[in-house]
Amino acid sequence: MDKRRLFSTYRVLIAVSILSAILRRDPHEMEFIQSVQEVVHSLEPVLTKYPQYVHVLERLVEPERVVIFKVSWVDDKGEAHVNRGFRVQFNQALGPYKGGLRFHPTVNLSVMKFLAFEQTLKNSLSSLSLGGGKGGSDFNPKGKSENEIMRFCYSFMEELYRHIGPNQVPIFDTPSGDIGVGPREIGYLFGQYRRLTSQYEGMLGPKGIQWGTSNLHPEATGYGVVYYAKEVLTDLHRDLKDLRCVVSGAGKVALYAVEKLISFGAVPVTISDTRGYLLDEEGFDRVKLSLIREIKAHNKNLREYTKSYPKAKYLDDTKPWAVKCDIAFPCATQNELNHADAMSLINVGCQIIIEGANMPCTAEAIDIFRKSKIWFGPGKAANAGGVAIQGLEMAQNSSRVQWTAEEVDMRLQEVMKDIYQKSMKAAQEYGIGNPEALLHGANIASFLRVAQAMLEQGCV
Ligand code: NDP
Ligand code: 2IT
Repeated sequence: MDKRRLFSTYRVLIAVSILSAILRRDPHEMEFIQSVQEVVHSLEPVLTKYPQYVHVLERLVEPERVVIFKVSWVDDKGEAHVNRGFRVQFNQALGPYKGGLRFHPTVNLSVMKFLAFEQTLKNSLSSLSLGGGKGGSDFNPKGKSENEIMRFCYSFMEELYRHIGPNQVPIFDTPSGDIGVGPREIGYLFGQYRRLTSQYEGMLGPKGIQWGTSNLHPEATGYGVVYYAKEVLTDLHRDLKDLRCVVSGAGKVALYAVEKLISFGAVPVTISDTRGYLLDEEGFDRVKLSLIREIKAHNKNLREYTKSYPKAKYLDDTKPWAVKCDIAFPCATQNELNHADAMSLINVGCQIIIEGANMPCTAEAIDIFRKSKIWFGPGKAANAGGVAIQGLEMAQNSSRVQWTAEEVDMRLQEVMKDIYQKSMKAAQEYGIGNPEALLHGANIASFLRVAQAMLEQGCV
């Protein structure tokens, strides 16, 4: 057998052995297995060159601690309910566990572990001294009253507070937002945490601006996604101006991405939610975006938009991936873009995919993009702006200063550029060319930083 074939056989064996260990241990955790599989695949050349990292990777894919707890609460009619709460403290090699909270009926241990694993690598890639974690609950905030949400948050925090904060092991654990969790929920969670602990600084999240959050925090992920896309385009000697963009989701990430696309002169033509998608062939502008925000704030159907803009179309129970575009930004949830959707995007001429959500593209979809030579920016790089700004927020809070929105925005742009360049550099070092460079480069660069820290800390 020649040397190259021997190497490739060795790579496959390593990947198979790590994945089969996870499959044996947690065979039902499909999302977690999917996220590990993607990373292991990217790391094959690294593990061939540096076999000492094989055992580090085996240890990295096991979370350091998982807390699962009961959350009971009473609704407005006096009826009792019970939900399940989670906090996955995945890896603390680079710093305190850091990662958002998600409230959504689909939350389970597999989803929490995949998000915490992704977060560990994302935080590493964003050069912060932060480890990775994630938490949440299968509680559905939709259709609940303010008081019900407050009671749920209080009950959730009544257990979570034992596992976070400055005087606990682990030292810090700082939850912020994700699907179903925004400033309102973080406010209630923080209020209860503060009452239970008498601590003010143990937990730092996207709180109301007036009580200590960074300027630009709410916008950071969505804006960062677009700054990252801009880096890709600059390398391709292109500009965002006039490019047709298909965006999915109508939440925090999607709408701030749309806002930034508008400011760069791009033409975002869709947004979507759990009910369907909205298409405005003329593109959204600031006025139209305000209307969308208004509709979503009142939990109304996006179809309402067509009353003000009759040329726009609303399609029930359909995803936006067959709409003609230059760039697609999946910004809703995991596995929202599958093999068939990827084929549709290629058929309509899409040339670049930038993930705003965490793992929105299935492995089969990514494979189609690879074969079709479509540029693919993975979520752990493209959506790292939120956590990066949180890192800056922690620095601001501890020194009791607050940067202006302009200062934070400038730093966000620098962070996104740095993430892009680091990914490209890592890919080049391992001879990986475009358009796969962004995916493998992000996985390699993020892994190497955590792996090095883990090696230096012994058998952790
Ligand atoms: P939000 O809850 O603010 O918005 C989520 C949006 O996606 C909503 O419009 C929701 O529809 C839609 N959605 C959710 N599930 C589905 C589904 N199964 N099918 C179709 N649409 C769906 O969440 P965020 O914007 O905060 O998060 C979106 C994604 O970005 C997640 O993957 C999250 O992990 C990731 N992310 C978030 C960050 C943040 O700072 N918030 C940072 C980095 C990544 P509806 O309105 O009908 O509920
Ligand atoms: O996936 C993510 O990076 C987030 N939901 C944001 C996490 C954070 O800690 O701000």
